[in-house]
Amino acid sequence: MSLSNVTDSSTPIAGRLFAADALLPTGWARNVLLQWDATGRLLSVAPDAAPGDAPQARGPVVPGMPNLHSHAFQRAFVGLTEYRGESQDSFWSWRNLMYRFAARITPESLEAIATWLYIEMLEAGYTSVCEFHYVHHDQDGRPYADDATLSLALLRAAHNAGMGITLLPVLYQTSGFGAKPPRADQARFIRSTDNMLSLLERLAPATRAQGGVLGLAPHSLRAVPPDSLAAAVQGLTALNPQAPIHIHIAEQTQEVEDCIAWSGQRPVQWLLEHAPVDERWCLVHATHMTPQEYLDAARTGAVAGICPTTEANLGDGIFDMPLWLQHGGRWGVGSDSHACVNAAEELLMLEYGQRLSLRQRNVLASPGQAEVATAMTLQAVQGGAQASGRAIGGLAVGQQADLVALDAQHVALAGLPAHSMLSSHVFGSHRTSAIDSLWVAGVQRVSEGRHALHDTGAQAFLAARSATIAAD
Ligand code: NGQ
Ligand code: ZN
Repeated sequence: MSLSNVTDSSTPIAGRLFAADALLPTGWARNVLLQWDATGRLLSVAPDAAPGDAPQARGPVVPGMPNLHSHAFQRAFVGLTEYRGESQDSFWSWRNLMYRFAARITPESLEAIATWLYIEMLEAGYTSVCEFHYVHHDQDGRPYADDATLSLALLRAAHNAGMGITLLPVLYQTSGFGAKPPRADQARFIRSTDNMLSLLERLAPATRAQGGVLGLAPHSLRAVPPDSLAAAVQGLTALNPQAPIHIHIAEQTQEVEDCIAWSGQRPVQWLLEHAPVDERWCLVHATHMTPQEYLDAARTGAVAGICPTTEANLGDGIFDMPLWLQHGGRWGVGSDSHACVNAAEELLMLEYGQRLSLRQRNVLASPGQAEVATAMTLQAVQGGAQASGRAIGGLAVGQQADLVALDAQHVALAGLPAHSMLSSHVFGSHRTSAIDSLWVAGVQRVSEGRHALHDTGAQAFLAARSATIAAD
């Protein structure tokens, strides 16, 4: 990523923002003038500039956070499983309840839930989402008349909210290792590999038309047998050699044990040996790896998709960040089940998990960046951009103008140095958000902490959630 003070004079400037403090890939800079073109691409990022008549941010400007893992419909399910049902609840008992909820989703409810979710994400500092989308068919498990119905509902939701999207239709075929047939409550998820490749062809123009990227998500090694995994990756690569590939992997110890029983190998070990894992891949969770797997996975250049609050909520385990970073591993954050929709809180949870397990402080500071919130933000933006397959990697020329301006007058921030403002934003856990404004591809979507569609989006969400719960 190159920084440049030189504006490409052949391209007209469509938008500008002056920030007294801005977080560039190299660290904090003063008096930064950001300029972008009509497509939202940054044309110049100039520190030590004069504001001229450019609009001025109300506080420090940081890059928008890519959310690298989302199952949108689960937003409406939050709060409904926080009680003890079995003598020992687990990821698997949660999943049974989640499937019952998924069974009732309609195209209309999905669009309303996702639209509201994306509004919430934008208000909470996310500027882009990777939608890991696996509910494909109608409530009887039959394809809709337009087979792309639910994918298109998600694209519309992103478009309506103004959220950047990487759409990852999910390949789901089996209920367990060894090609176990799917369960009845998985019928809405199932597609053949050929059928998935047709869906991708169908979705490519619509995704591109709104500046999105289309990838593929083999759900997990539990859900995709080896032949299908190979064929799907090959088919996707023929469509777009750069397309992102995301997979849930080694999230639960049960999954690790089942994989060993099936293949003699652990999930990450098996994947690295049988699939062409490289920079296009995002290994979602990867909570249970041996030191050798940390090393081998990091070396592929794949991104670890860490979802700290969901991993805590579901009792997954703690990703070993120091080991991953020691091997140069790349990472980003996702809100997954949306138990929490707040980019800052994901970073907080990630760092706190490390502190609790290691009994240390400031674990995720980096050699070049002592300030933890700053180091984490820069790394998660880079990793998230890579996993998204989009030019959303920070405040640099050629990247998209995905910007978050904090409110320097917010009571939690006022009077602090700029870098401490970001720390207070991440670690302060305020009752009110310290985000003032947010831009996606140079278009302002949040001002004074609110999205223009906040009220209508919330109402539609509440109606959709009530209808979904009542449909039980
Ligand atoms: C999902 N969620 O696809 O929604 C999964 C649960 C599964 C997380 N892994 C289903 N957090 O993994 O089988
Ligand atoms: Zn997931």
